[in-house]
Amino acid sequence: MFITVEGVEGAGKSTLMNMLAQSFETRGIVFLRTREPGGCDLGASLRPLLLDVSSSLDSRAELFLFLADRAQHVAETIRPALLRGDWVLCDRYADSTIAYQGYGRGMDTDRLQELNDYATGGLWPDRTLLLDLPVETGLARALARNGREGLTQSEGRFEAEELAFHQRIREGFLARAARWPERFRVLDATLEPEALLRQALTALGLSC
Ligand code: Z5A
Repeated sequence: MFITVEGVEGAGKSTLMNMLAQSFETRGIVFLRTREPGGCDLGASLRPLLLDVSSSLDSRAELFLFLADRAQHVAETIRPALLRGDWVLCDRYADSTIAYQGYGRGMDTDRLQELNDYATGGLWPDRTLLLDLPVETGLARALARNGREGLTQSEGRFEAEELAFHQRIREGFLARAARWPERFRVLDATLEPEALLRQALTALGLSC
């Protein structure tokens, strides 16, 4: 099963992924945990370029870097794991491109859908967990976390965007969830982590 976790900045994806990973281990599920950008060697090289607040990437260049990472990530990591029969749990994937580069930056979403089809050889997740919450809450969480963990802002190119950008992204994710209700499950990311985990396990057809 190919599972992706999506949402706006600070929605709690990493926190939920940690809890899901623990739960999968307890159940004896063999799985691969990965993320975009940065789930393969190419992506790890691209990640600083994509997130560095001081880089002045053109929007189209940004798009093709995310797609290059995804193409390699699918070919080298995700598809082989699925062929082995392992589950794949991925932090962000193609829906992020359509939400951020499409709804956020204003690129044509139909074209982005086609480009993602091409980059991935048509591989879309079986289940996408969309962590939905007000963007102000997510940004405040991310800011507090960065302060607490002493993280620098050098990876904050998307965080630095205006509030309206993040709002468009939230709306974009919700529009995609409404368009593909069989694949998406929208989870209430304002819930406490334990309650959110229960929602996620139910969405994956696992007992709590
Ligand atoms: N991007 C793109 O534009 N196009 C693409 O195709 C792809 C990505 C694939 C990657 O950034 C950026 O790339 C991303 C989109 C863009 N930019 N943005 N924005 P990243 O990987 O560095 O960061 P991220 O994916 O946005 O995740 P994040 O900011 O690190 O947040 P998170 O993983 O969703 O949240 P978290 O770290 O689990 O939690 C944040 C804080 O909230 C932390 O202190 C937690 O303890 C707390 N938290 C977590 N859950 C809860 C709950 N349930 N209640 C209360 N507090 C909580």
